[in-house]
Parts: sequence; C-alpha cells; structure tokens
Amino acid sequence: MNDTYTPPKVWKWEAQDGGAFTSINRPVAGATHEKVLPVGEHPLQLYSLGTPNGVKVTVMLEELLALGHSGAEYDAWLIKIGDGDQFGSGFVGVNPNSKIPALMDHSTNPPTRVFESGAILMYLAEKFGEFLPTDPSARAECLSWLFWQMGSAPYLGGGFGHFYAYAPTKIQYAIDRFTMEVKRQLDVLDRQLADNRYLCGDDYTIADMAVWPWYGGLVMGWQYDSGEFLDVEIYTNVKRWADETLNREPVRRGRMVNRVRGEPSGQLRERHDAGDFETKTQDKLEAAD
Ligand SMILES: N[C@@H](CCC(=O)N[C@@H](CS)C(=O)NCC(=O)O)C(=O)O
Repeated sequence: MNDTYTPPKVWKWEAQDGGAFTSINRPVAGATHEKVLPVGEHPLQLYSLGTPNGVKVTVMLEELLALGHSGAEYDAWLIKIGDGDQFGSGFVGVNPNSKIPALMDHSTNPPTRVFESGAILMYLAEKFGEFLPTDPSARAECLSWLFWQMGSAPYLGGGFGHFYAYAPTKIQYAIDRFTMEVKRQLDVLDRQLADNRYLCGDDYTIADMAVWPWYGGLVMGWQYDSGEFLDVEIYTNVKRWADETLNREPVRRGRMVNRVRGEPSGQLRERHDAGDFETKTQDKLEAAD
C-alpha cells in the first residue's frame, strides 16, 4: 500500500506524474487553439477516432448504410486526441466536453450538433427509425442497456484500464477495486446473454453497438492485454455474443474507420466514401507513397 501521500488543503495543477495521457490532461475545459473543422460533402460529419467510444458510431453508420439508408452517408475525420485535436476551437464547438466522438448533422437547418456516443446512437436511431424498438417496454429495455454501458464503461476504461495498464505505478488497492467491478459487470452481461441472443432479446440494437466495443473487445482479449488476468474465458455467453457480433459485415467495416493501430490493411483513417474501404486503407496509401 502506498500511504506516503497526504492531500494538500487545496489541490493545485502542478508537475504531472508521467502516466499515459498526462500531456493532454487538464483541469479546465475550453479550447486551447483556434482550428476550424473540415466539412465534407455528406450530411453527416463525424469527428472521431477508432477507440471503443468512436467505434460505436461508425458501426451504427455502417449498419444504417447496409440497410440502404443513403442519408447516413458520412465523412469521418480523424481527431488525434494524443495531439490535442479535441481542444481545437472547432471541435469544442461541436463537443464542449472535448472528447470523441462528435457529430454534426448538416441535413437540418441549422445543423445539429450531437456529442456523447450514447446520444449520437439514439439520435441516429430515431432519425432513421432503426435499431431502437418503438414498443415502449422493448424501448425501455434497450435504453436501460444503453445507459448501463454509459455508466459502466468508465469503471472499465478510466478505472481498471487506467490503473492496470496506464498508471506509472501499480497500485494494488486501485487494481483490486476496479478488477472486482469489471468482473461483476462481465457477469451481469453473461447472465443476460445466457437467455438472450442479443442484449435486449432477438434483435440487434444500439445497446449492442454501445456495449460490444468495450466488453466484446475485453473478452476478445483486445483491451489492455488483460484477457488472462480477468480470466475472460469463463464468460462464455459474452464470448458467444461478441463473436456473433463481429461476424456482422457493418461491424467489421465500422471497426476500420478512424483506426490508427493494428494491421495497416485494417485501418481506414479517414472515410469519405464507401469505396474508401477498397482503395484508401493504410496499406494501400503507404504502398502508393
Ligand atoms: N462518455 C463519452 C466518453 C468519450 C471519451 O471518453 N472519449 C475519449 C476517447 S475514447 C476521448 O476523447 N478522450 C480525450 C480526452 O479525454 O482528452 C462518450 O461515450 O462519448
């Protein structure tokens, strides 16, 4: 146990401890620099990065396009959060909270801004009438799981992931606390998915889109190199659902958009056209250089 720190009376923003993200963490909001956001030709302009929160939205857009909703065509611009792009004035205008994903819908007059991935999923679901049941009870169940994700994932990312993978020192108290909670959350999902094909029943919904990038990714062993530590193999129903979801073609496509890690052939850093999946992946761009 580290018991050498006594908090001062008033916390001050001083030298940081060298953990991941220290260069972008600040105790104040607002823009740090002037930067106008680019706007492409499609009605929907997404400013994002291929993290679990970003993937939720690109999967939704690819699912809508796969159903034939041409109004869901979008430009996906890359926001490099490690470089502080989220603090540019244009981005802050779309999301005052300075976090990806952020969406502008230019098909409305005036254009509509939407931030928070759960709000973006709901906005798109209502706009296109897909992936969110209209029956009040089924809708309540779907929104319950959607908001479960919004409330739970910060314990996974900001709690477990931060202290297990990113913090400069391993603090057993913090790792124990958040591991306990993440395993409890996985058990919540495992029990729900024991009796349901998808989170809210037989149909794939925005709840699955929100939960899968975080908890599906965890049981796939993609998050924090923590699969063995969390013994993810025991959550067999979550694994079955995660595999089935990954087999959806729009999910595979959505995962590639704004992705900057992994195989170059799986990275479509910016997407402006459906054809970009064939011609603009990172392997092809690098070969053309
Ligand atoms: N609750 C937000 C969380 C968004 C979020 O945490 N985004 C992270 C990347 S996954 C981010 O932009 N971080 C940049 C920063 O904190 O400065 C949502 O679901 O949209």
